[in-house]
Amino acid sequence: MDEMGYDERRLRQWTAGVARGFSRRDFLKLSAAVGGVAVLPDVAAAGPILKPLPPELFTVFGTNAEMRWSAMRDQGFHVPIDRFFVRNHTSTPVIDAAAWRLEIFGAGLRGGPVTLSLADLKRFPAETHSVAVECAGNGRSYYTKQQGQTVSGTAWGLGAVGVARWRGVRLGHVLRRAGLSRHAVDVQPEGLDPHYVTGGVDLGPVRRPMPIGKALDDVLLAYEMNGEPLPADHGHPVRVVVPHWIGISSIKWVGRIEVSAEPLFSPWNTQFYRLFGEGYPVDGQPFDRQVVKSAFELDPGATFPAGVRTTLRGRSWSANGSIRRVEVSTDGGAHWHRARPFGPAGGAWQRWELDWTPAAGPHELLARATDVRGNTQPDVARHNALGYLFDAVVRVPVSAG
Ligand SMILES: Nc1nc2c(c(=O)[nH]1)N[C@H]1C(S)=C(S)[C@@H](COP(=O)(O)O)O[C@H]1N2
Ligand SMILES: [Mo]
Repeated sequence: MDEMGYDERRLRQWTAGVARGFSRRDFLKLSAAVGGVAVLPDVAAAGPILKPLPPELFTVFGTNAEMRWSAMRDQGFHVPIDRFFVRNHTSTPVIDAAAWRLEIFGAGLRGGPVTLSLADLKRFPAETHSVAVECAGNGRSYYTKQQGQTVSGTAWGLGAVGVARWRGVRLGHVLRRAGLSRHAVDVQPEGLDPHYVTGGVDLGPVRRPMPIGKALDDVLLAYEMNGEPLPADHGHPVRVVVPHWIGISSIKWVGRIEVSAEPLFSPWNTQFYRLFGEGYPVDGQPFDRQVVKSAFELDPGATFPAGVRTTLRGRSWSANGSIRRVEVSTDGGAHWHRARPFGPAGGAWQRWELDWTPAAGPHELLARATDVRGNTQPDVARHNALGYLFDAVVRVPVSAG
């Protein structure tokens, strides 16, 4: 399916005022209220995340918790649940799986609404896929730290990403069973978590439309994560998992899914998740897919014994397909070495390693990946006001002594 075409069509429709549910006027009003650009709030409600967040595994930002990359050292391919990042707009709701229902409704269905229980869902053929969920703002803090630029939103390092084994059923099977019409255009899952309120405006339940083509392609309604029932913080009892797309597409605690016969808009594709910046051909360009990134399995400031051989490890990933090559520099970018890939190839991310014997003193580590389409991480990421899609090579300060 033509995803670029989809975004551009939506942008034209939105600009022309077709947006239902959220008008351009609302958008401008909201933008004015928060000083020109849309701002993701720093709400610090008490206990928005239910699982333990020990400081050796997480860095907490308000309602969100980032995985520390050192926590992946000596782990396998998947990120264990105890260290998987959490991005909550408000707080984790506690939902009784037995009472939970999924309502599928809208003018894109041939008939009326269809309601399914978890037991109903489990009667569809189950599939298990290793898929990365990554926040569109992962790496955002490096716009400031590395490029001296101002951005708004959660100041993530590189840990707002995780790969898990998601088990569930194809959204496409469920939609077809619900009686999909030929006129279906968009599919919009909604979360059962509390409404998101920002700048004094109730934006309603967390929701974001995707085109019917994507919904019928590879999207899952997942009820298990790494072999366990979906944990509360990750969407219990059922979440959407949208491969290769920005994390916001993967709606947690899904309760309703609208199938429309017209383009759908929500603040999550009009106000947020747009690229506002001079480097973009359209100011406010929409986007859905992630970019190429790499991370070392260590924290900035890590220390090593001087003169002792160590193995640096890391992972690289891309929404465009598998990783073809990873290069690592241990001297601030002066020299580059091909990292050794290991573990499964062609998966949600590629693991790699490089032996290194550091001399005493400070060092700067860099990793740069290239995917099968030839996309390489640049030295500088294209700035946008909301700090999305940071794909530049990250400079990691470490020292040996
Ligand atoms: N209902 C609901 N779904 C949601 C969110 C949310 O706040 N509410 N956050 C989204 C965002 S922005 C991201 S990055 C991912 C994070 O998934 P995780 O918390 O399981 O890591 O969930 C998405 N789905
Ligand atoms: Mo996100």
